[in-house]
Amino acid sequence: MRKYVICCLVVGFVCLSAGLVSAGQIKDAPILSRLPLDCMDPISIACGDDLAGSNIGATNEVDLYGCIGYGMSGGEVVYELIVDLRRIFDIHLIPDECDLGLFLLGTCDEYNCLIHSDGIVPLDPEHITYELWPGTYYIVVDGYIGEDENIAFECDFELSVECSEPIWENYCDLVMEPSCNGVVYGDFTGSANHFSDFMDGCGGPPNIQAFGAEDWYSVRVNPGGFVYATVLFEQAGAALWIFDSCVEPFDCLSFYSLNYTSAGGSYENTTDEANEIFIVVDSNFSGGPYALTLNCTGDVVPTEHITWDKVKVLFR
Ligand SMILES: [Ca+2]
Ligand SMILES: [Ca+2]
Ligand SMILES: [Ca+2]
Repeated sequence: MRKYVICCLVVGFVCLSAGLVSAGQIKDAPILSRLPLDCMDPISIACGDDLAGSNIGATNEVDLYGCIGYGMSGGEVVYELIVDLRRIFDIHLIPDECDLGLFLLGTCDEYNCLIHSDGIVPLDPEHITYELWPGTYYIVVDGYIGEDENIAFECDFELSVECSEPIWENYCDLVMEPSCNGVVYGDFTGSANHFSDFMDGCGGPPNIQAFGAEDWYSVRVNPGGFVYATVLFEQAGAALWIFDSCVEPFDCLSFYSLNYTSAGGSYENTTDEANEIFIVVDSNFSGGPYALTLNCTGDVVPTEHITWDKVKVLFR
């Protein structure tokens, strides 16, 4: 009741609609959240876990999530999922005779909802399949209070997480030859987005989500060689990754964001063997020209991956 009174003082019209819903006069109307999601004491869950849980008596902190348009006004149970390796996650929720919903959040924020499962049949199990990159995520089990008072919104449940290897891509056919100590002008028109971030191993998250297409370049860096690469976009937010391979899973050797439209990375070969590195230009949306500048010192040789298809085109 205290929460309800605070709500009334802050936003009168919100309170009015919430009051009507609680009185059963408006069905399926959204109920706005009153408290932020509580992630202070989450339950840890990891690949291979199969945990017994319950939302009986759990506090209702949040109703709305970013991925649904109706209220989950039962109490919720919050799980923390720490991802070390990119994996495909299968999350199963089996309720024991009540109507539960399953939510996967990118951060401790119910509006940062990556995907959810709450099927039409109230007592059915819920299931999510989603590929996650390294980071910390939250799984929330919440209860739905529907029109049928015979259907409970609190019960015991079973929550399990299974992981499988993602599909690794081979980008080598895309690799183009850059110019050392020169500028390459590119344009993304017509290309596709394959990935959006490499938060781990790249020195922290970029300041953009790189939903734009990628252009691949490579150089062979002989021992003692050094490369500093920068990309500047005219119209888009820039990202530039340096990878050790064009076949996943590759390691990110370098990335840093200079400002919104430019990004850079550097690599120094301190080993006694030649290493090929892959410089990947990315951006927050596709389309638009960019300029890639490489400053090379020591023995650095720009390379290109000539595939059999490309050879056939050359001799056609
Ligand atoms: Ca809730
Ligand atoms: Ca459900
Ligand atoms: Ca991208």
